[in-house]
Amino acid sequence: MGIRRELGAAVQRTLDRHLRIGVTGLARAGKTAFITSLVNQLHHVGGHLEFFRAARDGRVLGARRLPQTRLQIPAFPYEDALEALYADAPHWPEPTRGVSEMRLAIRFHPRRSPLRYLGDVATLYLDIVDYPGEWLLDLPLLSLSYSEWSQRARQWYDAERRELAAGWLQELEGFDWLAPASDLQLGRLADRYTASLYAARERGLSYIQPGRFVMPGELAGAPVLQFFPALTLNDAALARMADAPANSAFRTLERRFDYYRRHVARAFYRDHFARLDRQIVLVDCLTPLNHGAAAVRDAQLTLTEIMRNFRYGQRDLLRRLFAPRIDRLLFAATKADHITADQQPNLTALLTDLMGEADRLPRFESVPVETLCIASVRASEQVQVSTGGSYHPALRGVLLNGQTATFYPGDVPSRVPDATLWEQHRFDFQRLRPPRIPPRTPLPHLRMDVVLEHLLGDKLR
Ligand SMILES: Nc1nc2c(ncn2[C@@H]2O[C@H](COP(=O)(O)OP(=O)(O)O)[C@@H](O)[C@H]2O)c(=O)[nH]1
Ligand SMILES: [Mg+2]
Repeated sequence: MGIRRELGAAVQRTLDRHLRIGVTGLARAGKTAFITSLVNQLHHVGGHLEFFRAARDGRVLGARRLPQTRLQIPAFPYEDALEALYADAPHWPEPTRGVSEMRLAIRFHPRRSPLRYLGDVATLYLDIVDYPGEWLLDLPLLSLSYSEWSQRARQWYDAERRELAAGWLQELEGFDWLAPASDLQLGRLADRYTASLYAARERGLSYIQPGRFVMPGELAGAPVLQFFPALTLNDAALARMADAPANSAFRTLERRFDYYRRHVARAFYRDHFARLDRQIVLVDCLTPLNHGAAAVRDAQLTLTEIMRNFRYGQRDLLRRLFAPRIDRLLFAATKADHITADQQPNLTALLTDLMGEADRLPRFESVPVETLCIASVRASEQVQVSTGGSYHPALRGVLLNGQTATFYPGDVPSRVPDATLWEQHRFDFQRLRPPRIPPRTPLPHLRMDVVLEHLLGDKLR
């Protein structure tokens, strides 16, 4: 009997699995809504998840929350989010900043169990990590010196960005890089620089470096976040800074930059990124369209930069530093319930075009990449309206002002629009309030079952 029980425990251990999934995306991309829906679907697991095979086959027995293992990381506020969404006056959960995580135990029947008589039940321990996509934009910093970073910044500071940064640039005029640094002056300049990054984000721009400056988490106000690129120095002037005295402003900024690189950017990669098994990147493609050409161009740049985080070969910097182990990558265009169903294929195509790698995706260093469009929480209904005898697709939902409306949100371009389209057309995709959801029913969604299959399916066989 004792032997049999020990054997049983050993088999149980081999049946059990672990998976750590990263959920990322820029601020407002939909991370909180996504994680809430994902966990909620797992709690209501059943036949309604048509493409999630283990659930459809009735092999998933249930999911329950476990205490997380990394105690220093804030817990994902799942209950708060549910409360907001299931309220009598439903509202979107409060935005969260920084990293949080959540641990689930999913019990399931494996399809082929080595010892059926043991009860045939295995557990998938699932860790879900929510972290800001902004932090992934710091990847380039890992391999750059302060001078190189400053040189690069000149490339992305176009006319629009310079205008947004006017206050900071003005203050930089006549700044003496060689004079001894005054903490007060550096602090003021850094504040102006940070303000210009927030202004850029307000304008719908997403390529923001260092990413932590607009998503500081627990580092808000710390001196490590008080530097900025030496944008007003040209190459010759930067070269002369090699002889700058140790107490000069330039050297002080350089030291802060190096500290940030080592202790903030690198620590993030080591402590969070390198530990993930799978990753989903959420992208709101509709908001940049609303903002116009510059925002879309910026989204393109940002996505390209974010994707570099996953393209690690044997000799790559990332591989050398941390050996990341991500084996599956999913890019999802969120809020697909803001458009009519006939436009959803365009939204997915637009995401792929923004990633700029359509033809290169399958060759991504052995990491399979999938793109799709989803609604974590579907806030609209697809309806038909008749005009002059013919029917057109439309949406019905509650606008943010509380009005229920039936409307046509407009077409989604399947590619990044060119200059002519921007001249003739303005996009105006409306945000919606979450729907009223009866208690004890799962959150309505679009394609969360496809996501579940892609992220978990093979671990539940
Ligand atoms: N209609 C709709 N809106 C969504 C959905 N997901 C997110 N949103 C909207 O996007 C906002 C930001 O979402 P949130 O999950 O807080 O983004 P986060 O900053 O990435 O965590 C929400 O307040 C909603 O207005 C969705 O599936 N459908
Ligand atoms: Mg959030």
